[in-house]
Amino acid sequence: MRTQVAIVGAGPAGLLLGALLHRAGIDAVIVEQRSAPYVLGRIRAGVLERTTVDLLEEAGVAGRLRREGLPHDGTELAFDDRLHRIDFKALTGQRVTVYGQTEVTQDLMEARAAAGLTTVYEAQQVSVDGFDGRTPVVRFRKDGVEHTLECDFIAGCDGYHGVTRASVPPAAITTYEKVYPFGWLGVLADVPPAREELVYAHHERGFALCSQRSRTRSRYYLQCSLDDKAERWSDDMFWDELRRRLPAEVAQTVVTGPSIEKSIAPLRSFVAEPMRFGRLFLAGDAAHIVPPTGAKGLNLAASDVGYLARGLAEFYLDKSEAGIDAYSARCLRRVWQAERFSWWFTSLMHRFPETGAFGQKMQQAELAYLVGSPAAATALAENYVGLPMA
Ligand code: RFL
Ligand code: PHB
Repeated sequence: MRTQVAIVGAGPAGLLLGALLHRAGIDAVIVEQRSAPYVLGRIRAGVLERTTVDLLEEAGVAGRLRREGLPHDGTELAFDDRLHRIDFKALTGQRVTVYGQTEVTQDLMEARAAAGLTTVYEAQQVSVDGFDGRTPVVRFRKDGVEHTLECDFIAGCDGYHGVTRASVPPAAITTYEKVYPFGWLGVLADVPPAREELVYAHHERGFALCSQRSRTRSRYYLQCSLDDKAERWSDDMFWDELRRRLPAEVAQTVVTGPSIEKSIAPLRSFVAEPMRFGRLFLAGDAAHIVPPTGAKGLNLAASDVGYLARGLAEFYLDKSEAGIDAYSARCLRRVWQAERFSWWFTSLMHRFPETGAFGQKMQQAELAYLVGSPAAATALAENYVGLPMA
């Protein structure tokens, strides 16, 4: 088997890259270790920046997003039993779109199938080789048969636990990491959202987030301890704890119902530098992780593959290596900005067991500053709606 670009991983990064390359007339094959239903069953992100929506438009997969995505002109911060609105539109002229990662993935999968493009699902023992020379290959087993996919380039879109970053010689890569001393317990339920917009709540019992997927489906999160187990939380326990962490006016409007998904995610900041190794490019969670507090992970995955698709189009169509040579530095500039914002917003909103009374006073002072100063609110808003793609 031969292709121009072998993409490892069919999450949003791999699928969007495949769609953008197809638009540019570049051939790509995607190799994914899981089944398509498994990939669609992972409940993750929910907030899209304008740059992500623009890339989905460019890829020709934004039809349903345009119809069903919910534009949000602001968000609410809750603390001291009160709500404070951050008006993105007034402060930055921009908005975000609420549309689930599951929907993005499904739209990309369907467009790929309709165009007759190859995705190998349930590939086993995936490995990458030869990317330090001119003849990279991706090897895998499928239905008991060994396959070798020859290509010009490999795109490592296989997430944090993938095989591509792990195949880079350790001396060639530098990693930066911060692990937070808590996780997020998430619940998905077919109930209308408590508020029109998302609510980020700082509370002495821990952080809470009211998010949503549609007018009839809500997503809620609670800060929890790292050794907690989702099975320990009955639905009633979850709703009770959520209400305790929200201002009374929000708690009253929370509509409860049976959960359709409940899981715990750890929080981590992580960056691998560089993001290119010869003919291997890392993109999305394979190269970096942000804690979910700023809703940046999926958006960074999208901007990475936006830069990569542009660079590869220049390589094949204009015979220029300038774009692929600039890939890593271009991505990392944006990645570190998103890392800073996500770390800051996480540090501000959560209860940190070890910071003590002084740390809590600092959080309270900063929250008061944020809602009292248009300059501080604008800094939050412009990062939340997303910094421009250079
Ligand atoms: P993914 O989605 O992890 O996809 C990687 C794919 O690669 C496959 N794979 C392999 N395939 C072949 N061979 C191997 N050896 C392989 N190893 C792995 C995997 O099966 C998978 O299909 O990475 P990608 O595409 O880079 O996308 C990144 C996003 O999924 C991630 O950043 C976001 O979900 C993060 N995130 C959020 N991002 C946002 O922008 N906004 C949000 O509101 C938001 N909320 C969240 C989030 C992540 C969360 N969790 C659970 C981590 C909320 C949560 C709770
Ligand atoms: C979500 O809806 O899953 C979500 C929204 C905003 C965040 C994180 C997660 O900051």
